[in-house]
Amino acid sequence: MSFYVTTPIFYGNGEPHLGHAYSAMAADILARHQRQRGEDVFYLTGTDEHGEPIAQAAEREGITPQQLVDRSAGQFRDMVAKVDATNDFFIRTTDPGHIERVQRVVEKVRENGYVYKGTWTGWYCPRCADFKNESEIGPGDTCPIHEIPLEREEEENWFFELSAFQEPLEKMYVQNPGMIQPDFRRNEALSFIRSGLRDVSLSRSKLSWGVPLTWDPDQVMYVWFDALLNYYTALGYAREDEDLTDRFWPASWHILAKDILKFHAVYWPAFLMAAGLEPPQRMYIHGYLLMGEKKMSKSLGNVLDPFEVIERFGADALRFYCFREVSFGQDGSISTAGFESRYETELANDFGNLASRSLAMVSRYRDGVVPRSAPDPVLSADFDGIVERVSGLLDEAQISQALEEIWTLVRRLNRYVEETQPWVLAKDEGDADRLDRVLYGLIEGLRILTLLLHPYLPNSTATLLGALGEDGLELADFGSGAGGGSVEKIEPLFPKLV
Ligand code: ME8
Repeated sequence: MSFYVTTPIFYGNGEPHLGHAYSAMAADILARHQRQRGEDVFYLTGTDEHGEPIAQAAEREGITPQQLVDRSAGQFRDMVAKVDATNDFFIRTTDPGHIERVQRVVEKVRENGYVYKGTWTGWYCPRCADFKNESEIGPGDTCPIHEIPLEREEEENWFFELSAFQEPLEKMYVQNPGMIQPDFRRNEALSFIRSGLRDVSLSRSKLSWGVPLTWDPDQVMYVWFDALLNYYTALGYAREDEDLTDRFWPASWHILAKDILKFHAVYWPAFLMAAGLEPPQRMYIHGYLLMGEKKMSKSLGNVLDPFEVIERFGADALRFYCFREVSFGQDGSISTAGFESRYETELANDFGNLASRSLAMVSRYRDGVVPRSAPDPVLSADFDGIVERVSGLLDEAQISQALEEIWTLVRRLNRYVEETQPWVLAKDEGDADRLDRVLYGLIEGLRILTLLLHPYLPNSTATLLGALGEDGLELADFGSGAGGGSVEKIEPLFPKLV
């Protein structure tokens, strides 16, 4: 089966921060997990490089917009690589391949009769690049997100007939209740749709930094349509020798945060329908990582630098912490103290120690060879169905819940060590069979958990799988290992902080 996952494409006028990394890590966990299951995976991320804020930022710096976005695309590419995201392509909306395809799709929308010329009058937030409805205006005509004054805009534009899609959208979400996750986000989208959809500007005339309309090159595409189309256009040119569109469209999951729900849940499927294309299968709307009270963002200033965190704790620890501390889908606070505490108690102690001591015991008591024994029924009962449970949760993009399932068994294995006390068994030859069974169970449990944890902790699990003599990443059931293989001792996977 094919599996196509995307992150939002990040604005090319900002610097990457942990919020962006969060979406990239989430999409990566899903992509890696599906690859382990042998699915045909494509993971896309990239940068959103057109629009007014970018043109303005470049002007302030005295450089061209292209120079600005070249720099910022480099920073986002670095960020994505640093968090060990395995994206299959990095799209930039200034790519000629994207521009060309955007123009073709919008021509199609026009041919299909959903584009007309009109005059736009209304409130506009340049930071959101969004025309605000009455219900979206803060006190004193401000943007409720950015807390800046809105601009009164009046200009002649091409319009997209969004209003024609009110019913089709409503029907789609009622008939496919799982399409927007979590459910409460679907309800938000539905109530926005039901409150009435107004047509929206498809182009801007006051701007030149964008994709020109082929039939009216004085106008450039409204940046949101240009940006949203990335999910579709990328498949057409990501590979020189193959158009991937049929293989991967419609996308399996768009991952995004609630700030851009409206664009994804309303504008995007409507635009695709207008072009005669299929809407995405599902979208997962995650919450905000909060530092203190407010959302982290470039414009609000309270930014936790993912590069610094990775330098100190490693990418695995960052990935783990973000999905462990904050339940994916909800808003949640993060802090440096929180990182340190989870790192010590969960990564270093629960998991790192379990791995080191299990390997050390096999080394000490069995010369590094895993006994050929049978699974202890006590452990089998606990591990029964774990692969299906975790896979089922990750099919629903329940990243934190899946991790919790795995962690329950990490703790279970630690208790098993305490209960069975292999060091006591080792003292008595009469307990040799029992010790074989315990060590087999420990290594087998560790192997299963390491495979399941791989999408979350790609580096440390790779080290551990090497020490366990495991060469594939395929998920496995407890008890499927034959024993008899050699294992090696390892250095602590998560060294104590100094
Ligand atoms: O909106 N917590 O780009 P953007 C969690 N270019 N996630 C966060 C976050 C936080 N504090 N801050 C940012 C744009 N994000 C458009 C998108 S898509 C066709 C165009 C993540 O650079 C989250 O995924 O402002 C959010 O939706 C996205 O970054 C916004 O990135």
